[in-house]
Amino acid sequence: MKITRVEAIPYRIPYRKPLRFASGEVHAADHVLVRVHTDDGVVGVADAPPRPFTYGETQRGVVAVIEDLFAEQIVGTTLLERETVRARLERTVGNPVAKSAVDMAMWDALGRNLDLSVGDLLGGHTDRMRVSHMLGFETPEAMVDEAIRMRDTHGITVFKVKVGRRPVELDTAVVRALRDGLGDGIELYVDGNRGWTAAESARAMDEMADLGLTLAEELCPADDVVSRRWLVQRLGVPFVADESATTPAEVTREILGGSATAVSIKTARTGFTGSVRVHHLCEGLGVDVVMGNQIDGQLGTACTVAFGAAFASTSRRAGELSNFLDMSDDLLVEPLTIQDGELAVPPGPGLGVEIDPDKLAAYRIDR
Ligand code: MUC
Ligand code: MG
Repeated sequence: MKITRVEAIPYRIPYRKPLRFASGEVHAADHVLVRVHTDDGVVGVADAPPRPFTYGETQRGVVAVIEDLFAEQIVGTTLLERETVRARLERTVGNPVAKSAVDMAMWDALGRNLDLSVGDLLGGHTDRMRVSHMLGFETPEAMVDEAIRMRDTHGITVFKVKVGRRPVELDTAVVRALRDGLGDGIELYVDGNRGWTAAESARAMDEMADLGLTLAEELCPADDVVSRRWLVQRLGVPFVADESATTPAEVTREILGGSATAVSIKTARTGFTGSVRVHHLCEGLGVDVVMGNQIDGQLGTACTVAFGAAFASTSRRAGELSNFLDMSDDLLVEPLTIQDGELAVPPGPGLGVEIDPDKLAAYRIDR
């Protein structure tokens, strides 16, 4: 179980259509595949999706921090020393996505070594999750068409709508068109990625009061401390902290400070070891959680569903598990499939997925 080598492989897979939201846009999956090798021949994998607009990481930066700093701190430890590895990586500030991929690749390797699934090692609550699809900025017609396609093809009935444009009517018109076009059988919630002020958010939420929204996420910046608390207090739905609550300490500050009433857990930024902490903290604080999407490919999505399905509270709400459908291709031998609005945890040891060597060779950009 001793780690002998850590690889960080940059690759690029274009999206069929870009995903646009208030803090940025993504045209290609410029990710890093992390592989952890052990002395008994086991290889664990995980994905690092750099998100400069959220954490400041870049693809080259992720490769560099893993190769230049993390690899030598990890090699020589065993797969059972995940807390030791975490403590060593935490000596470097920031770099959440790079750290998380290392952590999850270790969990994958541990599962393969023990012939147990990561989901069972983490909690074993269930083997699937309902899926929520994230709709990026487009015209109302295009967003309604996409939602109908997702419902008719994959049975998805939960949608997170990106908002945060100005004027707010650009977005409220979309949410209204979705409710009108798809009826009361769908669940709708909104994510502003800090695009609006608190006052704009309040006006938009008032305007959408009859649309039955279930959650509102990061509508305005957490740094607008007083006005955000004012907004959160006057809303009738939970306010989800996403990019403002990326560590247990940030979760504590946001929730106890009254700046959020629910938390998005993203394995891409807290790995499994850190996500367990966030999940337990939220349970202790008594706040709702959502399994969020870091615009993940299939490997990242396999990590999210493995973690989300492992616990009761993380599997209660639909998880954001479908945006890989917008990619032109992916790395897995056996693609993930969403059926009847659900994604099953891939069966098998570790994460239950295999990387296709031909696809990796075709998309890696380091040779
Ligand atoms: C989300 O939930 O915000 C877009 C930016 C980011 O950090 O994650 C995605 C989705
Ligand atoms: Mg979000």
